[in-house]
Amino acid sequence: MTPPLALSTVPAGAKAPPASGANCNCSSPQGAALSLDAKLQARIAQHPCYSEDAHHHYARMHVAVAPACNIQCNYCNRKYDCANESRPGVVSELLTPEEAAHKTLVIGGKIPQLTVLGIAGPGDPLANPEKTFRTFELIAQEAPDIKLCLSTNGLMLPDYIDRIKALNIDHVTLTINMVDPEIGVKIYPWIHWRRKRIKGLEASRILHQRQMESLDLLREADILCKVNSVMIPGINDHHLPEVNRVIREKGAFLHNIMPLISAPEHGTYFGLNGQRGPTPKELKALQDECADNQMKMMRHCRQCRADAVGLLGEDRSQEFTKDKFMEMAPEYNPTVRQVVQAGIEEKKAQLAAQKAQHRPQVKVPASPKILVAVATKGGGIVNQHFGHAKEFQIYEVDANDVSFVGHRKIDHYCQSGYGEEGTLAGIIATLSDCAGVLTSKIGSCPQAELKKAGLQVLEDYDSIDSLARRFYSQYLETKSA
Ligand code: CLF
Ligand code: SF4
Repeated sequence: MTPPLALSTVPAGAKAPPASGANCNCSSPQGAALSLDAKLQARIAQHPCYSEDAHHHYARMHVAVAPACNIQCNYCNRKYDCANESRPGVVSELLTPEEAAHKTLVIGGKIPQLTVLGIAGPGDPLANPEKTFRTFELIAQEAPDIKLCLSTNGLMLPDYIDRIKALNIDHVTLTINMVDPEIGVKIYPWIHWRRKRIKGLEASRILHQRQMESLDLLREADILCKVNSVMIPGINDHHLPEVNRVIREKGAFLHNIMPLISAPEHGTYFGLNGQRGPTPKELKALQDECADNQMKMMRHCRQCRADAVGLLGEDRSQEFTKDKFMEMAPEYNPTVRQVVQAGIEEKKAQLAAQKAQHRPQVKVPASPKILVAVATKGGGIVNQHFGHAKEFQIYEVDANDVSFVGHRKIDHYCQSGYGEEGTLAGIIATLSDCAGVLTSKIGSCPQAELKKAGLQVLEDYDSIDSLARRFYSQYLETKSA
């Protein structure tokens, strides 16, 4: 049996890391302390979900080829669709495997930084095995430089592990919300299992057993497994540290605790019954608690649609609707893609070197921590106008490090060229625990309002690391003045 893919020191015989991957780490602030071996770094360096560093630079896309599901989660309703809604299970149009392969080649040509093709629904990919594997086969043949990624509830994974291995699928996500079937009963009303619908505790037990088996099989197959867990206050929030412990012991690579998205208009059981999602503070506290268990935590998840396209913080799916992409001839050129990606790797290496230079040689003990909100369009740079931001990336900064800890969605301030006062109040409330905002440009009015609310602003175009450090020094100076 292969040992768990846990955090480790560099094993004997490991290949040298690629230049760019030298500083690649996942998203926990503790990540700096948890070193990944060189082989693992290389495997995640271009995957925007498995590497926080990569998500600033590389894009993924999902193809919606899998409509059916074999279980019911109380937070899911796949009938709901809205082009503005970004959450799992939401999709505008279903594709055949051939349409999906065509779409991938078109987008792989137009967005050369696209490195990963995922199948994540809108149902469960392994409840639609023929469509899912046919799609992967076509893409593996026609675009072998694109990594294949699969996201599943795990119920059917043990039946398909050999096909997953044969297709060289290196990244698999399992959604695991409980390791106690009594808790599972409150999340899953039924499963479809061996041609029967099974309800209650028995359903929950079967799902749990199959998910544990899936973790074991993925570890034995040396496939990188990320576990997604939906945080549902009052139902599994206090239980997720236990989930975290179990998946860590079973060799999962990364844990992504996501907030429940719940609103009556989505028509889900939880939405209709007033079940709330966690606040950003509650989510961060739980992620921090699990990170203390020495588990790498993903904090940059955007809870994507099943047809999402682009960098994780942007969604370009509307540019590639079926009527549009079927008219486009693929201009997929592996050489051009390689050149673009080599440029990205160079840029990543520069940013990493810069970051290493700024980090103090000797760790400063007990330095105060602050949160800053960053307006960025990607690339690891503060390069977005305050008024154009639809989300802020949140970084925790102290004298030693600048660490990504999450993102906060907002209504963008600048609507049709004018600032919206009501929106600004919402932004200030969303960022109330931050010390300030880093942006490439901001108008004097919003800046004055932010200041009144206790948020300092630093306006410049620079790397996030460098500007955050500058902000930190200025902030401490003003506090001590
Ligand atoms: Fe897609 Fe998922 Fe693969 Fe990423 S998403 S199948 S691992 S390529 Fe990523 Fe989207 Fe979060 Fe999923 S941000 S919802 S974790
Ligand atoms: Fe929906 Fe996914 Fe749950 Fe199926 S497994 S019910 S698609 S959230």
